Amino acid sequence: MTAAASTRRLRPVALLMVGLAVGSLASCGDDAASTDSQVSATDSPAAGVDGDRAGSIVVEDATMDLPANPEIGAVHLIIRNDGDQDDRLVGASSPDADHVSVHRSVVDPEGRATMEPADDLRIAAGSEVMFGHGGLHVMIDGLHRELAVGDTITVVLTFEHAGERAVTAEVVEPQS
Ligand SMILES: [Cu+2]
Repeated sequence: MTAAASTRRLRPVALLMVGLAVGSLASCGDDAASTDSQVSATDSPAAGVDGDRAGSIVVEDATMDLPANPEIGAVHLIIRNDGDQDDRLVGASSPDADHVSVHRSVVDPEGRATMEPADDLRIAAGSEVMFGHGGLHVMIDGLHRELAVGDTITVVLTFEHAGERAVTAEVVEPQS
């Protein structure tokens, strides 16, 4: 992408990307009831639920709304830190897609719904962080295959201290 000629072709692509982003945002929904938030830990001890106590991060309830655009999806899940040390979500990937990133849905100063990167997201000790509609989500770009309800994709989340957690996200009927 060095030639000046390619610059001319970039604009339609960029516009297309904006269109895709808006489309997927709509599929994210804006269910105000479940904005992202840090919920204080419940008392339920999780020992035994996940045999891997090497790290104290547990990822559960991963789902992906059936994408409106077959190449882009948003995964919702819950990250729980059962340990006594803060951790950070520092990366995300998927064997089922080209590119994965952590996003937060926001409303810009002009009142438009958009999203921004949520890099190095802090997962406080003893807390739960919900990735829900209208809030945090794991953005999946370039899905390798068209998905149907009931299909699954794998998402790998990388934490600063706990290392990698692979989770299976089931494709579900979008909430509307
Ligand atoms: Cu997003």
